Amino acid sequence: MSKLDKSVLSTPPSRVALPSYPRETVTAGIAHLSVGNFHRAHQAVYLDRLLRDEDQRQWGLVGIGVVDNATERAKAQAMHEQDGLYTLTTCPPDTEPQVQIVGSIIEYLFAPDDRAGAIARLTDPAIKIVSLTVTEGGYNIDEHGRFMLDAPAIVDDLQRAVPETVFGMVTEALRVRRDKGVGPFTVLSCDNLRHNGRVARTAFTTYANARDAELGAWIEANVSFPNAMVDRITPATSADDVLRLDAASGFEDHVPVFCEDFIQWVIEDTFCAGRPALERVGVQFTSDVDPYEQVKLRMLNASHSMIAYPALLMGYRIMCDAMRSDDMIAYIEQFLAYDAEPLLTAPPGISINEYGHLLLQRFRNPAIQDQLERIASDGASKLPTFLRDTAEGVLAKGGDMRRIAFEIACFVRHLGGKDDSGESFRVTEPHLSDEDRVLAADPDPARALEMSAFAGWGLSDAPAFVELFTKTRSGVETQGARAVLKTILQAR
Ligand code: CS2
Repeated sequence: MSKLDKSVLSTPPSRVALPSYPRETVTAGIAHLSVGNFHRAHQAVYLDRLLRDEDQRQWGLVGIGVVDNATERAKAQAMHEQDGLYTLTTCPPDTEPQVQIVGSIIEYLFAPDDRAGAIARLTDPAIKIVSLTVTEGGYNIDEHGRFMLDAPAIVDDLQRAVPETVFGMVTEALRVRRDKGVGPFTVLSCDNLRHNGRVARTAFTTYANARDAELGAWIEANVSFPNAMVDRITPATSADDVLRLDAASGFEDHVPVFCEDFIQWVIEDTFCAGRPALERVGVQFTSDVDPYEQVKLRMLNASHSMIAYPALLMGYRIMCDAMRSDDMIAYIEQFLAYDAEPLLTAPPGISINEYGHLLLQRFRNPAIQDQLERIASDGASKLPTFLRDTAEGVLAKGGDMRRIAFEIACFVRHLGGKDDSGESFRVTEPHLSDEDRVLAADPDPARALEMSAFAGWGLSDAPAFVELFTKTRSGVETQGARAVLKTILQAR
């Protein structure tokens, strides 16, 4: 097995594709905060393609790890040792996987080791964009869309001379840039949120205003926060996956990534300090991302969540295995056709119906062993983002709420971490409060509808829904998800 570092770039062509540009001529124009697998399978890949163009080589990436834990520390170490290189294995459903080495991350910093250094890196005039993937729940926004200044992590951060949250790091860097006359950078959210740019603007400007009102006003006036829709299914990489991927690539990569072959990025074209010509490599720029976001979040992400909780309870752990169940397919087809799609407006050039068909194919892709535990994680943040609009819309038109009731009942039951046969699975709910857990465990099944994830959906004020949910939840608890799903599939 070959060691993976920049020495491989001068080796003869093999079946693993190498970056086809002189990497040493690439300079950094974008800093990315919180470098997860998704970023390395998506934005970094678009940029890797673009760097082939000589006039775009100022758009290399600086990756910045921000979360302080052992996994992130190990990733930083590996990215450092590998000179920022990693293998990406792209897996089409029916042809051989393709392996490439991605070269667009030319520098990697680990902020917990040097907070001031990471902030200073963002003040480099050559950095024109700070992008981020901090997860749906990472924006610290409440159910009314307000940034929570009273969250303990924010209260602490506002008092630090050298801030540690992403909000603090970006605010502090923008302060230095303003004072030195360097000018702003664009803040580009790449998370699965509706109006992710608008949410980022609220989060960053509220934080900045609390730190320094004048700076807050400068940021509001000068920094742009484009909305963007991002898409590529990218599983987590387990220790077994590392062995499997490395054996196939022939490289000793400590942080390989694998993903589906589908990729999409639609961005609002509002960059305050210039941008790469990403339209050359398939990124779509538009003045209105909203219809694209709505379709993606309310169809793909919502279906993912609709599948993940019942499927875990039914004993599945992997997405494509759950998609072998005819009942699961019928359920998700019904969700799309009867609940999600009728409430959506097609974005230009997209047929909602075809988009739905393609989704099912993507979910079925046997080469993507996507973990249901990954998809289920942080449901407290994801369900309001992915499902609330559909639930409200179906409720408002007096539609069939059985699938929504089933989904919420399965989500609540999944918090117990055991499936219907008593087998355990991992539950990751970092944004669920103690109060939420008490409501989920209340002897009255309907109290779960008062959990903060469902606040404002109007569910507990609708007596017919409360009755349906009570019945569905009791069914899920006593007969199991599989049996209740069967009854849902039958005509009313
Ligand atoms: C998934 C997403 O975690 C989730 O909830 O639905 O990570 C999904 O795989 C991506 O958004 C696909 O673009």
